Amino acid sequence: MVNSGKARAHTNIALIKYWGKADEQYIIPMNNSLSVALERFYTETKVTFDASYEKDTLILNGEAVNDKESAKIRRFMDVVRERANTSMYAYIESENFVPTAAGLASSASAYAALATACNEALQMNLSDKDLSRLARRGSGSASRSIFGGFVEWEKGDSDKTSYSFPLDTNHWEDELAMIFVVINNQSKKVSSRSGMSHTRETSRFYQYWLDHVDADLTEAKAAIEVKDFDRLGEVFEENGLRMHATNLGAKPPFSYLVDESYQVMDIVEQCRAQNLSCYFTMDAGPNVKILVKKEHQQQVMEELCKVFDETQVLSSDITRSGVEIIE
Ligand code: 2P0
Repeated sequence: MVNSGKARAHTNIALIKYWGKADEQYIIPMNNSLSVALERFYTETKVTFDASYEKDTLILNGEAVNDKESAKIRRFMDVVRERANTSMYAYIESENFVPTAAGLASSASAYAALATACNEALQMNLSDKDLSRLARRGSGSASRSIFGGFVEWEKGDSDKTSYSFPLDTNHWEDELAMIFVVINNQSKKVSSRSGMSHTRETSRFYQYWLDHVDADLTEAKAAIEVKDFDRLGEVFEENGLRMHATNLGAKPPFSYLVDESYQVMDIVEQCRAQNLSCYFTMDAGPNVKILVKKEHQQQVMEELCKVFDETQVLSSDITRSGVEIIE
């Protein structure tokens, strides 16, 4: 019996953000979140289980990852083993298809691909919903990368009830794209995991975040239902900025944003003043992501390239594909 499987999963960008955990061990979030899946950025992972292996081995983009760096993955593999009722270790080969140095590498596509490859290799026969629950144990945002298009992660209140599902959008994704402005800065990186935990524990603005995020989600879903781009853009821009504001209320405060991030936000506003449909969002780093109507994608990219080098301005379609078994 061959105990191997290979899968591809796309990264996703949250429009309504996940920021803070109710349960750190099971990765249960404090609030629901909503994302779009990116066509151009994805991870492909092959996993092989064998009774003769003495530990899990991870090869990332052709290079062995040392034991210290792979600790998070090995913890996730323990969850898989428990779930599949096996004691076999695995050989994991993973490739990230994200432009080098773009700073867009994502644990979302990584754990979604790994969970799906393990499901195949061990013939676990998990449904997409259960795959989403499993991927969540590796990284919260990975629960959303099981699906394509617009995806909601229902926070739930337990391992069983916290999972993602795709929204029915009548193929609106096909009319939209995302532009990335890659900002290289030297500031010390705060991981999203430690950033959200520090903010949830210490920020005087965190309760304000919780008090408003459900209404943002409701508004975003209503906008998606009627394909109202401006209504969606307004609410997700506010939601993203509010997430970043919570970090400024932490003790000590911190920020992921730098001067160039604000410069991009200004350009997006100027584009809107010229009737170009585009709105921004930022995650746990300085890069700015811009959701745009495809008909305006070229013009917005040209405006950005007047200020930023064209190597810093990337774009991707929104994909409706979820995880796939490959080979
Ligand atoms: C999101 N982010 O909703 C939010 C917005 C970053 C900012 O999910 O600790 O890597 O592994 O569950 O999923 C990034 O956090 O964190 C993230 P863990 P994850 O996309």
